[in-house]
Amino acid sequence: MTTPDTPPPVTLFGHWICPYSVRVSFALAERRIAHEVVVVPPTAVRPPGFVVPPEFVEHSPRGEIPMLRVGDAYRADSLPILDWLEEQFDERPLLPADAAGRSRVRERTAWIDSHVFTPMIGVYYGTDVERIARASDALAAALGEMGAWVEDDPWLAGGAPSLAEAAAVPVYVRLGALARLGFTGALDRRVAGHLDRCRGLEGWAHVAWTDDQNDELVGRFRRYRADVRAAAGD
Ligand SMILES: N[C@@H](CCC(=O)N[C@@H](CS)C(=O)NCC(=O)O)C(=O)O
Repeated sequence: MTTPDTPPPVTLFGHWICPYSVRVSFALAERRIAHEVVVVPPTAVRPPGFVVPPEFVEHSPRGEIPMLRVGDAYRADSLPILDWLEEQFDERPLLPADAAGRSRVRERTAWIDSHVFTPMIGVYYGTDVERIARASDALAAALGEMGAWVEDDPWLAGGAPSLAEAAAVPVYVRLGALARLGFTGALDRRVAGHLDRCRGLEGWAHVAWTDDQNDELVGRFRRYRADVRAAAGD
């Protein structure tokens, strides 16, 4: 465990457009862990001629962002990275101290990963109206389930912000873009309340999107859809 007076250098290899990177950025900021960011755009948004840092190529097992370096150790994959940060740093933890609380946070974090992220990605990668509508319905249903979690508790897994917030916040930052790309679900009232509470968190300011960022995501996926349709001769 790291002591506060000897913090190891922390470097995040990531990009704002990647929701998995945003989880890690959020957790680092929320926990006030000083860090540097090395911008590694996902392949789809990589400018021509961009040189991927050799350190990233060497240590990222699947060539995916996010990747984190703490001291001279590396981890990839957002949820294992979040867990690793909990092991490495004491300050402002995002996992509760008790075993039952920890397992609830882990369960809900994993649930968000599969049940919220999958339809979210389905909305923007959807290329026909039926598929987009199905993903939109699944996303609305998943957000409704999250609404049930915050019915009595202020946060997704109890009385304090946790890794579940880190897992979910990337969805919140792109809700405007998702609506423009075919997410038609009305935001559950309880989820809207939770989103408001998240906006007040320290980590939020580090990951919140500007209108330009929302426009960029929307523009990219509109072009992607047009290209897929053109290739199919539609
Ligand atoms: N399961 C991984 C998924 C990470 C992922 O899919 N990252 C994307 C960008 S959002 C990526 O790096 N894709 C490879 C590429 O773009 O070359 C996680 O949770 O971190």
